[in-house]
Amino acid sequence: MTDPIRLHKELSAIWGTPGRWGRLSSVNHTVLGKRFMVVALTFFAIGGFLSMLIRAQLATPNSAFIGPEIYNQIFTMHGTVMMFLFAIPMFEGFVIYMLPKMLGARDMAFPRLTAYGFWCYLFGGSILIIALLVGAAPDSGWFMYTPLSSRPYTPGINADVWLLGLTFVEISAVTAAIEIFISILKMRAPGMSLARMPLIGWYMLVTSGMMIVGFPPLILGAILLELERAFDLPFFDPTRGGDPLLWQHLFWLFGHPEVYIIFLPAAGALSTIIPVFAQRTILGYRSIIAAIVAMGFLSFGLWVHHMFTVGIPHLALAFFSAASALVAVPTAIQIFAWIGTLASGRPRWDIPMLYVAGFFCVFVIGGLTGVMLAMVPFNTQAHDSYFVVAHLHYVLVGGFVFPMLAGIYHWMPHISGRQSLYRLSVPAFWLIFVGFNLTFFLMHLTGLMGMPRRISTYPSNWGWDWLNLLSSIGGFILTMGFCLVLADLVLQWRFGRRYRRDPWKAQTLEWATATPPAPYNFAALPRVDRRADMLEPAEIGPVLAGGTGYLGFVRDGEQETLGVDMFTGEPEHVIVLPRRTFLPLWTALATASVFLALLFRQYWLVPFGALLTLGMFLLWPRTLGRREDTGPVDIGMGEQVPFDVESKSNASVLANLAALIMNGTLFTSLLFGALFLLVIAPNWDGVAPMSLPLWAGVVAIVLAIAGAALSWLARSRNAAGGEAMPWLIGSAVAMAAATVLLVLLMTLVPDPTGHARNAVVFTLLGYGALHTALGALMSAHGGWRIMQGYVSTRRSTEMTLAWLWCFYAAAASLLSVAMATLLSAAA
Ligand code: HEM
Ligand SMILES: [Cu+2]
Repeated sequence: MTDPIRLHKELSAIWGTPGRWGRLSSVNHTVLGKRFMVVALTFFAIGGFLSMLIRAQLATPNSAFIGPEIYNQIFTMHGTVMMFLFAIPMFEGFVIYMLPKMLGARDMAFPRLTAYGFWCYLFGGSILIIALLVGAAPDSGWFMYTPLSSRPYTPGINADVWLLGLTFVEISAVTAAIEIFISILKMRAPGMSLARMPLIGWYMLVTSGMMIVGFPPLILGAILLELERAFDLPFFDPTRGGDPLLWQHLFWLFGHPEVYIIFLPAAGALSTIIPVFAQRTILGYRSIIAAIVAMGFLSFGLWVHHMFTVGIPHLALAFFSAASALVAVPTAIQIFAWIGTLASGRPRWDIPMLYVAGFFCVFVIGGLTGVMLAMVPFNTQAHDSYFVVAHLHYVLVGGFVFPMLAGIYHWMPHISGRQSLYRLSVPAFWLIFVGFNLTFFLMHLTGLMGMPRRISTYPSNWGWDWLNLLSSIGGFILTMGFCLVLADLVLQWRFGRRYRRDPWKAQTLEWATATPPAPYNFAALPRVDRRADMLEPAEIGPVLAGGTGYLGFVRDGEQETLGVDMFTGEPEHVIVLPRRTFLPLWTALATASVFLALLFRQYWLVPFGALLTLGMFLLWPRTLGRREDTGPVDIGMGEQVPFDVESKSNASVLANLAALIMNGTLFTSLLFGALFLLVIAPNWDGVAPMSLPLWAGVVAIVLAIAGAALSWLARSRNAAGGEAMPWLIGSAVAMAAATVLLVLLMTLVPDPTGHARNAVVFTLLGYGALHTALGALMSAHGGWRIMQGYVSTRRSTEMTLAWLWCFYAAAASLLSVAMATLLSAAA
């Protein structure tokens, strides 16, 4: 029997974060999750403050409070901040903090990536806020429609701030998405099969999967628009073969799933909180899983409902209208499951439940107006009116802010170990609930009376005056409510009553940790023998703290946790996580230099910043891996498994696979864009066919395929115990040669600024060249790791990665040259 106190001290020494400057080196998920949430809530406050300015301006007719220029910046920034700097990062922070605790692991799969994502988020968000303070904030709406956001209409850096700042922030979204996805699949307590996972795990799995395929179209759109603004490549300029509608497609291809990406985690919180307060397990576990998955898929087929009025074929209107109404079905399944759970349980009223009730009222109204808006004739009428603003806030505030507040009150005792102050939290709820409805319900009416969205003022004789004034008053009541919540959260740390373990009698694993939790979460990892929302945390907790379970000991002073089989949850390998380091911070700073150089049009600096960033990244794996084979090692409970480096489908391999899927989605969006312009865009008749030296493209493809084949040979030689090095060198050389040829082809594209066709061909070839270069780099990296002694027959991760990236590069160059050839024949 180990001594719990000694074990705690030993584990804390390994997993802990030191004070002062050392904090900046933290990679611990508990620390970073809290940081994400605090920063997100700060942005929420900023976004809320901006909405107060909007409402102050709209409170009276003919108002001269803020002029139209500033107004445009303010409402653009309000939407941008709320969607990109608050909602998504808040979800990321919550998951980063909570997920390992809920699933029974000690950290996320890639702790340094978590830290890197956090810094990118903080720096990127700060760029946007600083721009607002100096009056250079984006002002073309959070959807950035072209041509309004194109160079001729937004000549300053305002639009660049949006495109570059947000792309920088998006790094945190894509890294978090991959990390969450892989952590859920690989890092659960032994015995927790997918079918035993608490529902919130399913919500997060689907959400992160949606982010993996949902964000790339936006990132591509932002890159293309920035290329157009910075280098005059005409993707969206209709006079030169571009099409502004391409932007709308790319934006909403992301933007619609985005609202579900925001809603699903909140629904996950509800599915966790409701059973606790209903004092029974959730009704319809399996149908909810089916509903979540259905929603994930459906949401990608709806984007055109944001474009009903831009002039698209009737058949498409009918299809997207029907599909939009259809999402009500999986939503209803969840709502009925929640109501059923409450009705058949013994509901206990407490603050989180107030917000759950608030959610029901608000979200259902938002859902109903959503179905109305899905109907094309009504949409034509209400489009771009305040009715839409009302609908959107009923859905977003109902579907995210209310559940988030419920979640804050539910899980705050976990973070602080203390109880909230009733005298503040109950009135806060009522102010928020009444204030919200007063503000936004009236907007349905102003909208139906014809008040357009995004106007900075209006004349007084159109009957909107009273409604707007009341709306604004409601907004201020709402803000007072939020201020009380804030006061409650702050005061709780000082005056809140201390809580025992599992104060709500919840039945999920996160309550088996101490509250506040230790940096390693669990001194030993549990074995889960039933559905993981039917556990007894108050009993399991002390047992685990005593070191009874898996990995209830310290080995070589390393940060260890378990990797399991994706489906069955049986232990598969020991994951050794990297220790804290300043590397993520430095890498994020190097990345920031690239974005700042682009923003201030100092293009000569960009290659230096990019090389610096790349160099930093190459330092990351230096401290990872092992130089000798160890074979299976003891994990406690009489079981043995190998280390992750000796396991085939380890988290690194899966994460690279996910990254390639994400990358593939981006490339598919680019191919879609090329075809869209070829078929739909005006001004493609009569462009002269382009004569590119076809042989160079063919040779490049052959070289890339050879490179992929050689890296595959290297991998199989290594697996058979042979020498992989020569093949890897060959692969790197072939890929590098393919890169040279593709770059050469790029230089031969006639005047890329002259016509969208040329610009697209140029970009396609650039994409191919970038990836053959990456393939070369990955093969070279594999060779380097062999030289350092990190590779053996058993330890073959690097060989797999080289092969994966080379294979992708070969496919990408093949497709990009093929599409380029197709386009160059167009006339
Ligand atoms: C705190 C209370 C809030 C108030 C009083 C408020 C108020 C407003 C107002 C008045 C507008 C219209 C601006 C205009 O058309 O000129 C607006 C737009 C917007 N709001 Fe909010 N908002 C609040 C919270 C939120 C939240 C929590 C989110 C998202 C999570 C959000 C997302 C948006 C978006 C995306 C737009 C742009 C709509 C458009 O495309 O026209 N808002 N908000
Ligand atoms: Cu939508």
